[in-house]
This record gives sequence, structure tokens and C-alpha cells, in this order.
Amino acid sequence: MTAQIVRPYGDTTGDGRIQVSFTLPVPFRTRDEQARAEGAALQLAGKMGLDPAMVVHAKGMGPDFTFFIVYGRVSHLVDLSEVKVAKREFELLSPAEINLQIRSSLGRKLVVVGATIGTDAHTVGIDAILNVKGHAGEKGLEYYREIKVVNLGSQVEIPNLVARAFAEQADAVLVSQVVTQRDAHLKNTSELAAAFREAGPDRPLLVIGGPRFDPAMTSELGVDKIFGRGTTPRDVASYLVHAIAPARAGTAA
Ligand code: B12
Repeated sequence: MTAQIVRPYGDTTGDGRIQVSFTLPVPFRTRDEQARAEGAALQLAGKMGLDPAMVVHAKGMGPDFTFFIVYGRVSHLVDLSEVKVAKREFELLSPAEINLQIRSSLGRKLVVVGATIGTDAHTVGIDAILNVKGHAGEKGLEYYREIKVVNLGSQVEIPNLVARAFAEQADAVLVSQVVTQRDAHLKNTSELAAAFREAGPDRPLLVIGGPRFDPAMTSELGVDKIFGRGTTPRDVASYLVHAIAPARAGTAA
């Protein structure tokens, strides 16, 4: 049975050893600069509660920055009974169940329009969900007979996405945001939600995804659902069915 109170494992069970990496705006060119940089890293590690702490890797990043990996011991305990896990609010269905449910509930194909917005050119995530080749051993939404996928690609401007979504009579708009520098993903998502709000009351479902989103931020960002790291196409298809084409009484789910 797993213990309720656990500590990190480094060299031996429960020794509390962890490894952290960070960058400081300090140079690392001369011997003196290197010694000062490592001292700065150890000072930060100490303030973070790592005792003892050891710089196991330091590398200059351009003339003014240094990247560090620090290995050290923390005294904190993890109480597993206090861990909160968000519960999935929809049932995970098979592709056959998803197709059947769309057909019996909507009586037509479910239409999704996908894109990345802003300057974000990372398409691997949205393609993993949409393209037939899929992700993690699962086929993407293009594989589903009852789903029509319109993949607009990358760096789509929000007004163009809104126009296309209405032109396609999209049931859902799927947007990927991978770059999070200066909170670009949050700003772009809020702008997307505002643009759809302004476009009229009958907007499609807004589904956002990316590795660094907090799935609990849906209402704050004005969208319907946020998917994070490790999402699979079946997660998304099951959610779409739950939100757009729920099972009618008496139909198979
Ligand atoms: C491949 C890659 C690139 C490729 C992208 C090629 C392409 N066509 O996509 C190239 C080389 C072009 C690139 C460029 C850049 N990149 Co880059 N890139 C990566 C890298 C290595 C992998 C990303 C990836 O493909 N992951 C695999 C996919 C499957 O995972 P995913 O995106 O998380 O998607 C999953 C989930 O998040 C979710 N999901 C994602 N989107 C959606 C959408 C919906 C609707 C749903 C439901 C789910 C969902 O489902 C997916 C499957 O599980 C990451 C580092 C990393 N290891 O993650 C950096 C990274 C994302 N890149 C980064 C940066 C900085 C850049 C550049 C700015 C670099 C530069 N200075 O030029 C440019 C930006 C270009 C631009 N305009 O956007 C940073 C971002 C840092 C930040 N905090 O924002 C990262 C994290 C690297 C780093 N550590 O610095 N990059």
C-alpha cells in the first residue's frame, strides 16, 4: 500500500533530494564570474529551503545569463490525502460510441474549426488532436466519421477565425496556444472569447488547449473548456459529445 506521507527520492528512499533548474541574469565568463554565479545560485537554493544544496551544472547563456541545475535536500513532506484531483465531468467514450451519439443526437456531422492564433506557430499540439494520425496511439478527430474538421493551421488572426467559424457553422472552435511568454496564451484566449462574444449570442463552443494552461481558468478566460498536457483526441471527442450532442434518453452512450 502507498504511504500517505511521502518525501522525494533521490539517492535513497525518502532522502528528500530534489533537482531544480533556473536561470539568473549573471555572467559566467571568467573564473571570478563563475564563482559569483554559483554562489548566487546557492543563495537562491538556500532561500528555497534546499539544505544542503549543490550546483551540479552551470552554463553561460550568452554574455549576461547563467543556467543552473541544483541538487539538494528539502525537509518538506507530501500528504497524499490532501492532494486534490479535478474530476473529469464527462464519460470517456470509444470512437464508435462517439460517432453513434453524434448521429443520433445531432442527425448531422459535428463541425469543428481548429487553429493556433496570435504569433504562435506551434502546430504539433493542435495537429495531434485533429489530424487523422492522432496522438498517443489514438486517431485524431479527422478519423471520426461524424466529425467534420476544418484545420486552419497556424497564426490565424482572430477576426478571420471568427468569420470562418460562422461560415462553417462550427459547433466548436479548437484553439491551441503553446507560447506562454508574457502570458500571450492568456491574452490571446481572452481576446478570442471577447471576439466571439461580440459576434453574437449563438457562438460555437470554445475549446482551448496547450501544455501550460490551468484547466480551472475557463470562466476567467471566457471559454468553455481548457485541455492541458497529455490530452488525447478521444478526450476531446468525448467532451464535444458531452457538451454538444448529449445522449438522448433511450439511445446508447
Ligand atoms: C517543436 C517546437 C517548436 C517548432 C514548432 C513546429 C511546429 N510546426 O509546431 C519550432 C522550431 C518552429 C518552434 C519555434 C519556436 N519555439 Co518552440 N518548441 C517546440 C517544442 C520542442 C515541442 C512542442 C511540441 O511540438 N510538443 C508536442 C505536442 C504534441 O505537445 P503540446 O503542444 O503540448 O500539445 C498537447 C497538449 O498540450 C494538448 N494541446 C495542445 N494544443 C491543443 C489545442 C486543443 C484545442 C486541445 C484540445 C488540446 C491541445 O494536446 C496535445 C497532445 O497531448 C517545445 C518544447 C517542448 N518540449 O515542449 C518548444 C517551445 C514550446 N518553444 C518555445 C519557443 C520559445 C519557441 C520560439 C519563440 C523560439 C524562437 N526564439 O524562435 C519559436 C516560436 C515560433 C512561433 N512563432 O510560435 C518555448 C516556449 C516558451 C514559453 N514559455 O512560451 C518552448 C517551451 C521551448 C523552451 N523550453 O523554451 N518550436
